[in-house]
Amino acid sequence: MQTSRCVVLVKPDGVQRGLIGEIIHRFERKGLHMIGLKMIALDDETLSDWYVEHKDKPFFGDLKKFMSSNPVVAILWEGIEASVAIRNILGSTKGREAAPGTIRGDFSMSKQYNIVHASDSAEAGDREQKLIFKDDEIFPWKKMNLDQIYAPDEME
Ligand code: FUP
Repeated sequence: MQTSRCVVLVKPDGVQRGLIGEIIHRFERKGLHMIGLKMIALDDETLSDWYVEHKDKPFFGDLKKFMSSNPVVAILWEGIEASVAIRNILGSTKGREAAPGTIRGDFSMSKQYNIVHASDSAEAGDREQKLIFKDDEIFPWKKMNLDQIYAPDEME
């Protein structure tokens, strides 16, 4: 199976609350392959592209204001069905309803201040990767233990 890419953002509330390491740790332990990592201040133009599917929603303006309130940390992950695995670890959007054990279930009480973002498909991962990472900020290094993470027939 082909690998795909997924962008995770530690949102302004996750950064403020000191959860950057905790969040990276959860995805690393899962077996995901980190190929990009940066702190970035998202501007209004980037956020308008990022959240284009929500542009007509009443929360769009507040969401962009929140997401630009302080820098975020962006992590580019690669794996087989990366966005499926990652979004299960995120939990559902509204933190106070998210399952315990998920990042949002463990750390968030809010729908907007929900600590993390993750691309919701391989296509979204490719689109979001281009909005955040320049080509020379992506490092597709060879991970040496993939044969311990995936069965042989999954890597064909
Ligand atoms: P998710 O994919 O779980 O991050 O959630 P959505 O794509 O549905 O929403 C994108 C972001 O919009 C969420 F992270 C939080 C925000 N949001 C609100 O602020 N209010 C809402 O009513 C719904 C979503």
